Amino acid sequence: MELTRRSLLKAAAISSAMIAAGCTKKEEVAIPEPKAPEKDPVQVETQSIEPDAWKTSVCRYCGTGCGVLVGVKDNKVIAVKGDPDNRSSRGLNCIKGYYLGKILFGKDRLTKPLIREDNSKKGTMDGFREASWDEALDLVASKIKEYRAEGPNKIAFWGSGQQTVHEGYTSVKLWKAGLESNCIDPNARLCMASAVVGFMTTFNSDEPMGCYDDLDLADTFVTWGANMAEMHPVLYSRLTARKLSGTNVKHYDLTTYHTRTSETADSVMVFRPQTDLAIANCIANYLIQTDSYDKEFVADHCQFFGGTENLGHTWDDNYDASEIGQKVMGHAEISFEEYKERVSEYTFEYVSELSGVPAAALEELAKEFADPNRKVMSTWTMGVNQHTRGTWMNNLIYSVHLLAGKISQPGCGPFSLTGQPSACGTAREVGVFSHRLPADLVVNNPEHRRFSELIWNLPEGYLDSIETPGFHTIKMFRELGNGNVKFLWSMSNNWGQTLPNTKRYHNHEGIAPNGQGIMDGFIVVSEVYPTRSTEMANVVFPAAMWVEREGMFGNAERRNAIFEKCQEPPGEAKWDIWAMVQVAKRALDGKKIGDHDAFDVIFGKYGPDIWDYAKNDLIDEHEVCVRLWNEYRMFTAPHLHENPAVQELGSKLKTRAKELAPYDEYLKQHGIRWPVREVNGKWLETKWRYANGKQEDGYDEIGVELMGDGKKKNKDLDFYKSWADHKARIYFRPFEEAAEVPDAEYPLWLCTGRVLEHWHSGSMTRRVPELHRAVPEALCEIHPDDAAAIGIKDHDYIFVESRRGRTKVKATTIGRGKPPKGLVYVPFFAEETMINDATHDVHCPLSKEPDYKKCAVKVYKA
Ligand SMILES: Nc1nc2c(c(=O)[nH]1)N[C@H]1C(S)=C(S)[C@@H](COP(=O)(O)OP(=O)(O)OC[C@H]3O[C@@H](n4cnc5c(=O)[nH]c(N)nc54)[C@H](O)[C@@H]3O)O[C@H]1N2
Ligand SMILES: Nc1nc2c(c(=O)[nH]1)N[C@H]1C(S)=C(S)[C@@H](COP(=O)(O)OP(=O)(O)OC[C@H]3O[C@@H](n4cnc5c(=O)[nH]c(N)nc54)[C@H](O)[C@@H]3O)O[C@H]1N2
Ligand code: SF4
Ligand SMILES: [Mo]
Repeated sequence: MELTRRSLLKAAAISSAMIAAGCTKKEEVAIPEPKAPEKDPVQVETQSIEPDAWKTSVCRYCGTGCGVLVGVKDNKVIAVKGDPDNRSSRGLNCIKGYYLGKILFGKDRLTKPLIREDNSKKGTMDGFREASWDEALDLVASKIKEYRAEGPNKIAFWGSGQQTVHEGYTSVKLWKAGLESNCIDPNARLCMASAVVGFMTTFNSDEPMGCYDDLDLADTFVTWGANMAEMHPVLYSRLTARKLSGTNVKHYDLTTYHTRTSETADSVMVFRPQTDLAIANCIANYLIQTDSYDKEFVADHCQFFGGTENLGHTWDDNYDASEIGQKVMGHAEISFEEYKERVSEYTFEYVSELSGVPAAALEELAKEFADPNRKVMSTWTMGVNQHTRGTWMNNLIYSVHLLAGKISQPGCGPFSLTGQPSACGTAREVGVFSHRLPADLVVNNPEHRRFSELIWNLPEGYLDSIETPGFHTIKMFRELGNGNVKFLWSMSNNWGQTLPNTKRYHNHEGIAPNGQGIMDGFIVVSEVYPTRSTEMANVVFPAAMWVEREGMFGNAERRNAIFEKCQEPPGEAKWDIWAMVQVAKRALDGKKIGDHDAFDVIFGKYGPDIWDYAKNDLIDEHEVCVRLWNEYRMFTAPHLHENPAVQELGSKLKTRAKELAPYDEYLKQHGIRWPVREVNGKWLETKWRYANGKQEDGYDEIGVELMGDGKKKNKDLDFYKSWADHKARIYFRPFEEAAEVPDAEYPLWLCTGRVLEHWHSGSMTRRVPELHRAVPEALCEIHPDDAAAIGIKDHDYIFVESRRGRTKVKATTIGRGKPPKGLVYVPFFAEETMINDATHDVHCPLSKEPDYKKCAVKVYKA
């Protein structure tokens, strides 16, 4: 039987009903058939048909940002291969990249706008009818107007690190300037928020100082909670290549279970979840106790800070942690003596007891930081960020590197890995956050608002209406669930599956404790395939995906790169920018900004001029990209603006620290790393920020001179974006227990994450037959002793149940990951295995990023 999506859902509903009724019938979780087309449209590696052209592109999955060349014949994508001219990946792709072309051709692409007729069928793809774009756009715009009239936080936009730079910029401009609402946040809140707040609190400037070149030069690698072998595979192959080519290159893997990454590490330190906080502190303590920290570096470039209050966690209805966050932000400068005193508690013996890592292994790692002759590169991803103390963990990794003076030098430095293809370029750089404006600017700073008003041609004081940050992601969805947010538009994400504690919104087992607002609210989902989120929608906009439009992503090493348009989208699917501008035209109708129509200021003739008034439609797509770029670029290159007020304020705000090049350069160069500067007619990129040296060699010399407020130290380095004295902050942050710890009732830790072959909710990769066949279903990895304790064999079904919800999943003791006793691991890619029904939405009070990596569960045979 070919399972359609509908029959699949029905099967799931029946089995749920039986579970609810206490039935014990064993029913397998239905694994969907891949919905790939019968005839394979995309060749992989071997080309029997020669394409008409190879277009320049980048992969749309992970933050590595690999270059991809796309073979096009008769305006159709027929082949993909690695791009040797992309300096981030040098011709390599991973398995997802090699099969990338196939995501365009799934059988069930959304090709027509859908309008829900039957609200009682929300939660399924039933109850929709097809509609014309005009009808769907009119409806959405009228709902925005209706609910915006009730207040700015009634209408929400949930964006993504998978939106292009231009799409993110358009959403920010529409929401913040057009609709005067800060109720806009991205899925990057679930991913990079702790990294952002970590950067801002330590350096007052977001994003890494180093780059991928460090992977070729380091002597020691430390992975602090990153399974790079599966999640950043091309970067991992560069790390392993360095291990093979260098002498005495070491890799230390800190992790809560043995992963693919652990397999090639020299030292694998499996620690008890959350004790990473203590581990970082014991390294700092060692550097101080042995007097092996870099005294000159610390004296010149650092100051000590403490924000030490043990403030408890942010549970349940106390989910808006802003008050707690404020308190924690009220940290203070402390003396070196105080710092020394506070870390002194973290001896190897104490931390070994806490974490389960042998003291000798901890000491060996600490010695790497203490050795002045070793270049150490740290990398981390979600193990560190998805953490109730995610900001603290980021601070602590920087503390260790700052104490050791190992930062911002070739082969040496802390490198926060980014997950999504444009979490940096889009979410962070253009500011798709409730508190942000483009280029590190924030809404609650009057000078930042003035500067944005100048660039956006808004009257002085106009943006004062968005002075207060809007709802962050967790709050946004909780308020939607509670019925307080009444309109939601989501784009390039699949919140119905990927949010934590999804039981608040779904009724997979017939329970929807807070889901009423989801039923009653008006939800618009821009998507390319039916998903757990489109099921919740009132209107579905069919979107053009990947190379069906032109776009730009910004990757983890600050490289912005363009992908060219290669084919038309199917049916009536449209570019997300087209849909946003069309909605803007309707929703802003009748609104004035100063003397002008609001639409003309935001997108039209008094703004970026991307509207063709004669056609009553967008101008040419490439030209839209160029003009939006030119406007956005002024945030980072104010000296190019004709208005002296922009130049003056921009230089005061140091926005040039992110300077970007003219748009077409990015295609010509197959990507460029910011800050970008024109030197002798060439646009040069920066490899090591804050590092003095020639721009031609990739150092930030010009940046340091420009930003130094005349304070250039003429030393190796200057944290020029940081506070008045140009010093970075070494924080003391204490160990604090996880928010939920296993106990007698829920005796195991649950960790969730990913697998190499699938992308997040699997909506794209499960439609690629090769990837689906490789990993057709989610498996729960469990230690053999824990499996024996509940009397199961491999591939038996078990329930993984937390205080919030449960999911049924096959167990394995011989998976890729090998959890220690007491911990189970479940990936979240499979929509029939909703592990997020079990996770919790407890989050870091500073970054508001939830902890998907640890909660307490019990498991039992299904
Ligand atoms: N194949 C594939 N690649 C991807 C993605 C994908 O969906 N599929 N998604 C991309 C995105 S958006 C992201 S964010 C990244 C995620 O990349 P990763 O973070 O590398 O992957 P995850 O599977 O989310 O997390 C697994 C890691 O979390 C660590 N961990 C668990 N608990 C703790 C803890 O308490 N402390 C610490 N320090 N570590 C802990 C584990 O040790 C393990 O290394 O992957 C990106 N790359
Ligand atoms: N349990 C658990 N849950 C997690 C995590 C975890 O570690 N554990 N990690 C969290 C993290 S780090 C992240 S980043 C999130 C990711 O979570 P999401 O971003 O919510 O999940 P995706 O599956 O990446 O959703 C992207 C969607 O965009 C659609 N799409 C593709 N191209 C386009 C386009 O051009 N336009 C539009 N409109 N749509 C498009 C795809 O079909 C896909 O469904 O998941 C979070 N959830
Ligand atoms: S998924 Fe990541 S590593 Fe793989 S090809 Fe794409 S960008 Fe490169
Ligand atoms: Mo992510």
